[in-house]
Amino acid sequence: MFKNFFSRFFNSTALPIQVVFIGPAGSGKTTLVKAYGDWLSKNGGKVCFINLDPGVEKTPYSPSFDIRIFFTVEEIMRRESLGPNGAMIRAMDILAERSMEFASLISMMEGDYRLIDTPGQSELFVFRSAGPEIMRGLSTISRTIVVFLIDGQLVYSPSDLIAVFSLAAACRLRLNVPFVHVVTKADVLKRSDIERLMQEPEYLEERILEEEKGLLQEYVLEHSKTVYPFLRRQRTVLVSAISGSGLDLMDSLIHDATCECGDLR
Ligand SMILES: Nc1nc2c(ncn2[C@@H]2O[C@H](COP(=O)(O)OP(=O)(O)OP(=O)(O)O)[C@@H](O)[C@H]2O)c(=O)[nH]1
Ligand SMILES: [Mg+2]
Repeated sequence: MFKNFFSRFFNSTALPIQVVFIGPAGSGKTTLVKAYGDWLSKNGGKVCFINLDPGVEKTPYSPSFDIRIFFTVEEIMRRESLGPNGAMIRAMDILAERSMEFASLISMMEGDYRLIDTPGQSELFVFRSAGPEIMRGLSTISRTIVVFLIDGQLVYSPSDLIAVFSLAAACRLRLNVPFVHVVTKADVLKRSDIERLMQEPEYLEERILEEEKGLLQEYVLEHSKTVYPFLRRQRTVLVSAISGSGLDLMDSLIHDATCECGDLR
């Protein structure tokens, strides 16, 4: 592990790793981008921050590339007399149309890591063409991986976990690049057994059976079988951008998934 860690930073010919953070609104993307960037810098890595969220007001990091230089949601609202959702849809369509141009500008940003922050409304980014187009553009430049954020604070029950994993699985299918998931806000997790739920299918099934019986329970049980292969493919990483716990585990997960030797592709 240490050999891999150091060789990443001291192999000057290696292409940067582009890490794209995607997750539901408020799941902690921006805060994690900043925390991971700081962690990498502290460990000797050269990091550049990329902001692809045209709706964000302030970022806690200084972006080397900022989509807001080209357009912002606010400006589109004014110019095209749209509401915030309409303007965000328009913004995502512009991002898709100009994805090759933006990817090529991003490719000029120097660093071992390009950390890419994405819009709050991840469903617009992922399920319209902006996400897939940008991902295609980025993948032609360098190794690109998606880190999907699961807001640990919002997982109250096994069905919540299945629901959030259905979303992760849909993103994975849409974006078609190496993909890992992390549970965020580990410092304020609602369930202490989240790791076990994610790693032990029998335990997950038992807990689902304890939930309210009915059609929904049957559906969740059935669905857990479809979602489980996604869960099982990687170890569960719990991360806190506030305390910094788990950043090292997330880093090795990212490295394993982008490395030729990895089995998470
Ligand atoms: N306790 C705790 N709070 C966190 C953590 N990471 C983020 N938050 C909080 O969660 C909220 C949302 O964080 P952001 O980083 O803005 O989340 P985001 O996914 O970028 O949000 P959008 O871009 O608006 O979708 C903020 O209040 C953060 O302070 C964490 O690790 N622990
Ligand atoms: Mg954000």
